[in-house]
Amino acid sequence: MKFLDQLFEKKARSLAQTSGRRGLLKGLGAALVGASSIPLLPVARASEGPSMPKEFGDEGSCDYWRYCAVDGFLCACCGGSTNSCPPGTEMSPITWIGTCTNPVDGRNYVISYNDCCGKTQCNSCLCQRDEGDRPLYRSDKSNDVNWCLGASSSVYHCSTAIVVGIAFEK
Ligand code: ABN
Repeated sequence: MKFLDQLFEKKARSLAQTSGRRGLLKGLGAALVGASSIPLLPVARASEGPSMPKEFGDEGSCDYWRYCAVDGFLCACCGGSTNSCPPGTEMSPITWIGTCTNPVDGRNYVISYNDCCGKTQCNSCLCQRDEGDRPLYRSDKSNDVNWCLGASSSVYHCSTAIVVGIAFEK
């Protein structure tokens, strides 16, 4: 009988140690000590977005650095901005991409010239700089395309010039 008592006592103690409060605290302590020994890893903060370049110039002038490959009316003169469409228009989901040098830092940036659609053409600040443009028969390399054909209205109003990232150095 003494043997059975001892066996049950041992089992009960081991059960209390692994599944009781003490066991839980022991596990928690081990996890905390373990976690503190893991080095801090870099975290990608998607909400912060790509870092924006320092810029200088007049968004309403065709000479502005972002417009190096544009062909169209500047939305900055039509009630919008380089990054946004004028009220009542919709941004085209497909676009022409150029690479322009920012004179402030001398770096090359990828610029997306999304058209704004849904109102008749703005007719202000026509800007045609065409850097990297190829004839229309090379449709993949031509900026002379109405990107509103991919929007819900195909009526072209103006063009934006959005910085989407830093280009690879040549
Ligand atoms: N992407 C500007 C544009 C719009 C309509 C026609 C030609 C070019």
